[in-house]
Amino acid sequence: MSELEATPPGATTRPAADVSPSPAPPSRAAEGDDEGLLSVLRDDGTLDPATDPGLDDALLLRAFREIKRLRLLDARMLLLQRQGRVGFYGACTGQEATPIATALALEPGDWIFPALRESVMMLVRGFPLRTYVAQVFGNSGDLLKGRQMPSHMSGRRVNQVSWSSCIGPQIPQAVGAAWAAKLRRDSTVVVGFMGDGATSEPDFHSAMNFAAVFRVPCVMICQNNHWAISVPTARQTASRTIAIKGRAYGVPSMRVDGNDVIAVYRAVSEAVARARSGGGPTFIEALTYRVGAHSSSDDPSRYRSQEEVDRWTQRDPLLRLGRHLAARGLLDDAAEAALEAELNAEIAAAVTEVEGMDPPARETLFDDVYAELPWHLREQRAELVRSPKGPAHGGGR
Ligand SMILES: Cc1ncc(C[n+]2csc(CCOP(=O)(O)OP(=O)(O)O)c2C)c(N)n1
Ligand SMILES: [Mg+2]
Repeated sequence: MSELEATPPGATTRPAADVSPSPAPPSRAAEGDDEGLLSVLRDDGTLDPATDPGLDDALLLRAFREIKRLRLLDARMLLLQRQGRVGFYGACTGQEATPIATALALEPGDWIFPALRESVMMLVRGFPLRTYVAQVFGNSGDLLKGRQMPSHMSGRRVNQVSWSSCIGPQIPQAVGAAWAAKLRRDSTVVVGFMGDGATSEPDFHSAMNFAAVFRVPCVMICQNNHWAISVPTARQTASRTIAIKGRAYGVPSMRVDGNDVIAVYRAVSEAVARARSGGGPTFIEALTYRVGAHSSSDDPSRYRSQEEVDRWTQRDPLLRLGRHLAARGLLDDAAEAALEAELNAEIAAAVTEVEGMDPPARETLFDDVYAELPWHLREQRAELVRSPKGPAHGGGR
């Protein structure tokens, strides 16, 4: 035994480390503890007068319409996936209030760096549904020419960057873009999203630190939906809340009821106003719940109880806003049914039109990398164009 390996006289040996998943007490972040939680919409449909920002009827009706459209769109896309008509899809069901309220609180020139479940913000900010659905199909109607990972939507015209399949990189990217806006002295605000799982990634921590030190005009929003695929928040963090992690870096941080569209709108509007006026970044933890599967490749019944899902379904953002609109005399069953029929028709028309489009032309494979195609790629493209088309490229039609 070498000197280094010898146990010093008098030293006690540490018991073997227990490396099994510890039955640590659940963090408050996991329990959805409402310490400091901003909420406005009460379960009975009334508003808390102490926190109500007094949003007008038109804005609330617009929010309801957008949540409803996304609910129907997600259901339709998942159905198409199950029928083998699109390859992959991840729904936002149960979490719609946070991205939709955020989109409604931004100016058109602001930028969005989404995580997995905020693609809808493009639609809210005017991106056409047809072109959005074409990104799910990845065909010739897709502005990205079918090259992106499936359902990784993005829209240059609405300043929305593609989300990344890797968890986390969009957070420092958002902070970097916000720093650029600050250096250019323009009034752009950048919003960066993440899930609860992403707060375990190094990217989260470097982004928070940088955002605070350089006081960038960025609003970072964590959708704490209580699961990172099959990993519950209690296994993700032992911190009291997720918001407290932002505070540790010196970023003003808060918690909001993420299923309350009015509370999220208020929280984000205030954070955006502060960022725009030079007040620096904000971190918002939005408490919500992923009601459906993580994606079309997941079966959540293998790791969580139906009872838990049912509990959160009662706090459904659409249900709660609908209750409030009804109490305000702005919605009844007939109006909701008519809206649903109109939105379903809009979605069905987009799907029919997009599904009939050809796949991306083969030769587009060579576009967009070189300003001028090198000789060897010109040769390859010519050879491809000369060769017979397979059925996947419209050859069999
Ligand atoms: C760096 C990295 N690690 C692991 C994965 C696999 N993965 C995909 S989604 C996901 C969970 C993400 O959870 P969360 O951030 O809470 O977002 P949510 O899906 O709940 O919206 C994981 C671990 C990945 N894509 N990237
Ligand atoms: Mg999550």
